[in-house]
Amino acid sequence: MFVRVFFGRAAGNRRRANAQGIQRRIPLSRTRSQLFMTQMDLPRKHFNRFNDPGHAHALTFSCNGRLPLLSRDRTRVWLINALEAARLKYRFAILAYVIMPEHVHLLVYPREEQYDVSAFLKAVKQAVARKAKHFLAIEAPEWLQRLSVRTPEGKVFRFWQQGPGFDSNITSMETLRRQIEYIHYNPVRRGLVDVPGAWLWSSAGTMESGRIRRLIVDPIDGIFPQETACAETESGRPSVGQKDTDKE
Ligand code: NI
Repeated sequence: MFVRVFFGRAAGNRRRANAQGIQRRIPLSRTRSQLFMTQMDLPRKHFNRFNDPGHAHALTFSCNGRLPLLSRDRTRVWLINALEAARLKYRFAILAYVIMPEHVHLLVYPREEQYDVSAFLKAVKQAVARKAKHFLAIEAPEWLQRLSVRTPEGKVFRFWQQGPGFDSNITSMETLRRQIEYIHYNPVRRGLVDVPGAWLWSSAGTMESGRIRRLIVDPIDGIFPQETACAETESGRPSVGQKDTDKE
């Protein structure tokens, strides 16, 4: 019974994922020639790296035009709710995060062998964008206009900077710890707070506030049982069409 409940389901997910070709999925923003080059020029391991099993992912994404759309508690709570929902739905552990005024850093670890980082991110971004669109339509229609762009399909509201953002795979505990520290020190480097724990909107936050909804992160213990197998192979991979503009 235990085996069926816990592994039968996972196997089902894997079959579904294979049927949908999730491992091979490539960002739609790539042109045909870029896709061709990717397949021809890169070793297969590199090609599949984005969703490699057992890897943690450091994700960075920004607001449209790098505007400080996340400087209000209201918007931050939307994001936290979206992260909570996506973490359950896609079975991702969230190991660390920081919400900066105009960008977000996340450290996630997929609990399933087959997973899709872009689907997880899309769910998070869409949920926030929907809330923002609804809110702005009532409270600030001029901002709704300002954040909308003309496309062949009509006007489209864009809360987030386009593109999948920035992703790097992490395969060792040492790098993971370094990445968590980097994430937590974002508000300190910006001069927003003196110590990481003073920033309410990150996993370093220790200050209590009754009105703020906090995201509780998952423990990092034991997430790299295979650590020695593929240590220190990770490297930053800027996504196509968008430079990593966040080096703070
Ligand atoms: Ni940053």
